[in-house]
Amino acid sequence: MPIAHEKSLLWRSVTVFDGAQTLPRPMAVLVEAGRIAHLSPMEEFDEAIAAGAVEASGGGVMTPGLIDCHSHLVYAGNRADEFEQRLEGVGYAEIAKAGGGILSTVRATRMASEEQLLAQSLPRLQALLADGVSTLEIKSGYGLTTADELKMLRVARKLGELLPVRIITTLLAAHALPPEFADDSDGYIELVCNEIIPAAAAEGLADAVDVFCEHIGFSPAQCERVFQAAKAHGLPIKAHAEQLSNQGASVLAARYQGLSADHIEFLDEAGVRAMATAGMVATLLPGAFHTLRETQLPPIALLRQYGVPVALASDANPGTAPICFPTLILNLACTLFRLTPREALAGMTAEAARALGRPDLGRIEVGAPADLCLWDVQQPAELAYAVQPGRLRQRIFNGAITYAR
Ligand code: DI6
Ligand code: FE
Repeated sequence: MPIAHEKSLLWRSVTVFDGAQTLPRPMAVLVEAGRIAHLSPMEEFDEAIAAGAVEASGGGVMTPGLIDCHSHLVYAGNRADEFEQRLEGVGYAEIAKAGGGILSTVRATRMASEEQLLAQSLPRLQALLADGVSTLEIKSGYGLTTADELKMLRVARKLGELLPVRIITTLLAAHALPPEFADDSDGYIELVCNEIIPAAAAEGLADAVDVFCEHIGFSPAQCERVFQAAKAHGLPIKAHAEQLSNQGASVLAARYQGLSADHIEFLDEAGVRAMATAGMVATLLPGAFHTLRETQLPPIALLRQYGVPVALASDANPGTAPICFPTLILNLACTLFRLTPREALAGMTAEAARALGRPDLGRIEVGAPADLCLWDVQQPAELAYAVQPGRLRQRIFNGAITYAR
């Protein structure tokens, strides 16, 4: 990680989206020692405050660094062949049942060395960074043995040492049933609870624990055992919930103070209510919805009605979302789910930060860590409106400019 810039940095006349809303007047932003030290409308800006500061840039739109709170970025190989099969009419669940899908990526990931996994994941991470990502959650889930799950998490941590980005790791050992346990899913869950979670916790490799609660994944009862083991090791939980059917995973996750329920196309009102009461975040993954050509929309109106915070993420993965383009995700959330551009941007900044249990991130306010993006657009809504790479003028990570054009 780069250390904070030794001098303070000043931006003048920027339009600021602060994580929740667009501020009404052009702003001055001063960054010092890795944090936002000052923020004020230009006409109230006191030059004395910025004495000795380096003029970083002027004009444009400034947002918090984007936060991608749900990804499966670390994996080996790809699934272009299955993409072609699906175009011929074979379903996602059908491919999974035939031993393809997640398990085909498991085979490739197990065969890859740590170095190979790192080399294959790096370009995907670079693509995310080039489009504004500052904080990225990366899940395991393509190893499904203790050694291979830990290998994935180590690669995720290593990515955060190689590039200027905050990586938050999630253990997703309960992602699919490995072939060795084909007739014994409870036996695999036992391994997850008694060996994989304790090992990941002991090595400090996981910041949270996730499950895939689905008829092609694990049952609510099995997921509950995973949640109990996670809690016993002091790890927060979250869930792939209600993606293809309503299994009640969101209600279950709420009982374990889950950080978020993700996907949730099939979530019902009882689930929304439980999430609201537990203070959970709803993480929408429009990239997977798009790739799978889903038709069941997540219950956006209910989420708004109950005040459940909505986050957006890439779900970057080889099967259902081979997409490393966060501003495209903003666009898909608006076009497919009818989120407003304001909701979409909040979903990839302040709300995504909450989904990661890091409410200190994803905001432009005095005292916040200075992870920022300066975009060559006139207004924040353009980031969701147009699908166009290359609009990032500057990327500021931890108070230092890590990319400038
Ligand atoms: N839901 C998803 O969208 C990803 N995992 C999951 O449980 C898909 C993972 C894959 O197909 O490789
Ligand atoms: Fe996922």
